[in-house]
Amino acid sequence: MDTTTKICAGDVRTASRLIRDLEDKLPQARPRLKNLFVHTGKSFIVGITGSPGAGKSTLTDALIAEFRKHDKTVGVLAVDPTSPFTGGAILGDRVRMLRHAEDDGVFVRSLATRGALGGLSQAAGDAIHVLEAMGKDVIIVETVGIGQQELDIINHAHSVIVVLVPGMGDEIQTMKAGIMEIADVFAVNKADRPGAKQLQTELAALLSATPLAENGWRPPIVSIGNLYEPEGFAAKTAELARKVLEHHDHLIVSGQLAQRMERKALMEVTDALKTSILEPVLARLIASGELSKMTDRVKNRESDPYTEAEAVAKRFMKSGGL
Ligand SMILES: Nc1nc2c(ncn2[C@@H]2O[C@H](COP(=O)(O)OP(=O)(O)O)[C@@H](O)[C@H]2O)c(=O)[nH]1
Ligand SMILES: [Mg+2]
Repeated sequence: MDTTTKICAGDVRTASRLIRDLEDKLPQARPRLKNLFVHTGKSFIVGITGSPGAGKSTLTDALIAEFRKHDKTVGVLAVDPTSPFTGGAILGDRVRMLRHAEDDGVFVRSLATRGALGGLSQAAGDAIHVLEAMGKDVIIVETVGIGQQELDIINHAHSVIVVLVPGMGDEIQTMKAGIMEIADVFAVNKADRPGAKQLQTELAALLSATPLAENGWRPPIVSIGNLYEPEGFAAKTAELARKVLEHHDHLIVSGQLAQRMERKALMEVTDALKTSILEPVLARLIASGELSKMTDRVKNRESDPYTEAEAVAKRFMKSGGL
């Protein structure tokens, strides 16, 4: 059996290996991904984002259980660039989600990408495609924080859950950083903590002051109680799962899903252009020592970055291919 057949049949080992090989940029990985592509694009992709320690992994674990109750198969990709080794938080996430380890309908993977060109967003996008080809109905992508990188990753998702917690002092900042625009569902987590009510009130006020999006969706707020009061916690995470599925329906009915898929395709093509064009050019400039000469010239103010880059572009594009 070839890789495509195995992955489409849900083979966990083959899928895991391909995800790792893609992350390590092994030469055989990309052709395999290309072959898979025709089998992707059918999953519902849910992003979950928020500060470190906000409870994203805990909620993801609960969401897995909920989606399973709805008879949906689930893939999870935890992206944590702050953990370059398979240790720390990521290992913790794996252990936490171990209760789903025996379930064939669940596949959990972590990505601690080494960065480099193309970056985290592309690596995440590739891994998501592998999960899609495995036929997972829902794919949850967990990302940390709210930097540009994370916003890029979250663009792979169709629906985005933003997790806020009281008392972390970053709520207002979070909202300013453009999170309001990307959130489809808000989770106010750790509601056992002081300030949870206030956070929810402030958020609700902020949301009602924001003009309703063109598509008519107003992001609901789900306040999630204490994890250590299992009954209440389960009821609230069930509500969170329902809101996410409602948003999915809304995306389909409003035609927004098609729009988001187009935006995603554009992003992926742009990312691929960067790695297919910029990466080989940079590699050659580094190998020939030219990049350091260019850098020196700019540093010494003998030249400027634009002149240097344009000269390189002219040389590489002289065939007039475009
Ligand atoms: N007090 C309290 N702690 C929680 C709650 N939910 C999660 N936690 C704890 O918060 C910590 C971070 O959770 P985790 O899911 O790993 O956060 P992540 O970094 O956002 O993935 C863990 O120790 C959880 O047990 C909650 O409702 N109340
Ligand atoms: Mg986590």
